[in-house]
Amino acid sequence: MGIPRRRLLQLGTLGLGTIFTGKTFAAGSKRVATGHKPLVISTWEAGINANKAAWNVLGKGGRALDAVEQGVMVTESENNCCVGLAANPDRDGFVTLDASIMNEHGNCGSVAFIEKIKHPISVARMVMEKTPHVMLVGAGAQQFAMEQGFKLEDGNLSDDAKKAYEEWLKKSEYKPTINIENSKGTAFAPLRLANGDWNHDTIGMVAIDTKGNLSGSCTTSGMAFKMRGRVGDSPIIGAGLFVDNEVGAATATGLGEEVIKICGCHLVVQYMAQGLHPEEACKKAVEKIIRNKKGDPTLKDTQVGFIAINKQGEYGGYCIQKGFNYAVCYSDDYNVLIDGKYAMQGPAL
Ligand code: SD4
Repeated sequence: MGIPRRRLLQLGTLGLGTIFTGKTFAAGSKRVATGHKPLVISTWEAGINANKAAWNVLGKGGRALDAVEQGVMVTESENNCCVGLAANPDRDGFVTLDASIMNEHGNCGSVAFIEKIKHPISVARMVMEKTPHVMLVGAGAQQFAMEQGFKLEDGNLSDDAKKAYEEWLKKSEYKPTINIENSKGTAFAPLRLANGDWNHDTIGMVAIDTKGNLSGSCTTSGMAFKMRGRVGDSPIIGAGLFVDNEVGAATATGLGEEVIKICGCHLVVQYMAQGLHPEEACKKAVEKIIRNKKGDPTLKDTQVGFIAINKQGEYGGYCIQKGFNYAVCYSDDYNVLIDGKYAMQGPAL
């Protein structure tokens, strides 16, 4: 690439994608791929630790599928994070988890609305590998997990989640981040936290291995204080995750309802199939959501971020509003958090 590593780190917050995109979309010339293999990228700060575990597999020549499972398992186990059993509960006080995984053969598995299971991503992989199905939900997913030897955890809330839930219960406030048809109805707890950060509860990861095979994973507790039974985009193949081994892979975070409505990750991969760089492909999907919500006052409180890699090992991410970041790792000493480029400045905080 010709850019010293230190300079790359500095450029992280300025939007590294601009540089890659600028280079690969040289006017009038054929796009020159500037990718890395192997490579793993994942959403939010928790992606740094998750990438380390994924790199442990990829760096030794391992399979992308193993990397994306083992990577996000780290986040599912982290107690200080918003993914897995330590995450915030639904509005009735239960933690319910969603996860999906997809491999280089176009096979996929997912679980949704599963409770008391520590590693939903591994259950999703078993759905893919050991059942003739793609998706199991709720009590059936839990039963399958136990049959496969997963331990049923106690279901107690983590200390942080208990505190957050008790605080939330005081007002039980449902902010209308989604406009419900014909009313200013109510949907979820605010996506934006009091300090201006986005509330995020998901890790999505996509990787390419030394053989050039792609895989992806996504695991989440969904939205904090969601309606009981609500399922977002993360376990929906094509929405929160999609892999086409001939083209690329994408995953999403943010308000899952908006991602589902546009089959977000499938759309991103289709844009890459048309020749767009991963960052451009993510940008186009973000713009589609913005067009869908044109004139909707809840847009300013809506966040969605996509990340993607292509078959050449190029990567990119894009989000609706400032504040989304993702972790990129492609060597033993390159695992860096990058601020996602965004479409809207958003309201003053
Ligand atoms: C969902 N997309 O359930 C997930 C939530 C999320 O960061 O990404 N939070 O809608």
